[in-house]
Amino acid sequence: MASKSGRAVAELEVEKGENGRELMVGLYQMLVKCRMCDEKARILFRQGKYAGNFYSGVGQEAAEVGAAYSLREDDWIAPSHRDWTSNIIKGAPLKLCFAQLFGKATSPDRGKSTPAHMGYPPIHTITPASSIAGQLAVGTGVAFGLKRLGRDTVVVSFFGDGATSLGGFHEALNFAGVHRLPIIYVCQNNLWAESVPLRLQTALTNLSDRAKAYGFPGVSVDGNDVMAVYDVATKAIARARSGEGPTFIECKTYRWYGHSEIDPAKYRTKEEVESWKKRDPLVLFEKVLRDKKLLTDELKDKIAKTVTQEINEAVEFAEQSPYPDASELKDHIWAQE
Ligand SMILES: Cc1ncc(C[n+]2csc(CCOP(=O)(O)OP(=O)(O)O)c2C)c(N)n1
Repeated sequence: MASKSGRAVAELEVEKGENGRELMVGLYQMLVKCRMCDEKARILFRQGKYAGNFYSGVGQEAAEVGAAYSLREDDWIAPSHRDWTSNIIKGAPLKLCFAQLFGKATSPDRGKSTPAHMGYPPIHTITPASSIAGQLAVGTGVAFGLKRLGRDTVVVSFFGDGATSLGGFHEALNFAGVHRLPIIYVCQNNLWAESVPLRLQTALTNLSDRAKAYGFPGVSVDGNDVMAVYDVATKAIARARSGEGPTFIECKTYRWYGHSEIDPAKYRTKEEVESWKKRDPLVLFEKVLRDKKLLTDELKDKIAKTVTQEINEAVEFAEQSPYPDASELKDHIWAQE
């Protein structure tokens, strides 16, 4: 069962019961929270409230939430540029997440990284490497360290289909396979690496087939079905925790918007986008919950209201926070000791 610390939404009164009722409502709450925060981040960027760029993960929430929801507090996430919301899943206060977007002195890195490149050591998330596939080496290194320390903690490494075409991906997975590291590689295959379609990146149909080459299991799953991803991920996490080594999970999903907020995504057809929007992971899961009588209009409204209030407070905090002083420019870049 997921850790609840720092998760304001998950603290809502949810009726406990058999058959994972609490878990399912918790997953739904987290999907809603990630969706609403991501949409708000997009709006704030378009309003010119912060500089840089934002890489929306709207449409991919089920892959991210399903893969990371059951992590323990002492487990790690090595996110990519599109996974700003993975900090939210891991329990980061929203105030810090929005302060990060705004580049304020109250953000985890005191305004030093780009808006969506957030890592926050107290909750064990790692700042994404800007070089695609670079984050796989970092996450793999952390998994190596955890194994050497004899910990039973694991790392979830997030990346896109484009990352699997780069050398760094292959080096990281090979190393992890050799050393049986406690890491779960979660590829969010959204069919596009910026403007490059999957068919020009690989001749494979299932990216999970790549795992065979490194000596560990690979599995492809419907990345818009949060329970399907959760099921596969919890098994992979248990496997890693018990010393059996890595798993590669390919989540087949889709990003609704451009590669970033400055990309109109004219390389995709309207039909393609619309067909994936019809498989909105939130709508799909809402139907499951309603069929099981776990979600009512009242609970849905309550969740939305709670998240809205939390977001409003976080944005106000970020807006009112000061920018870092120029004298801090060189601080916290290198370890002092
Ligand atoms: C080595 C490298 N090449 C190119 C870029 C520019 N770039 C940033 S994100 C991106 C696309 C990555 O695609 P994918 O790995 O599928 O992730 P997605 O954006 O779809 O989530 C590119 C080409 C980069 N940051 N690093």
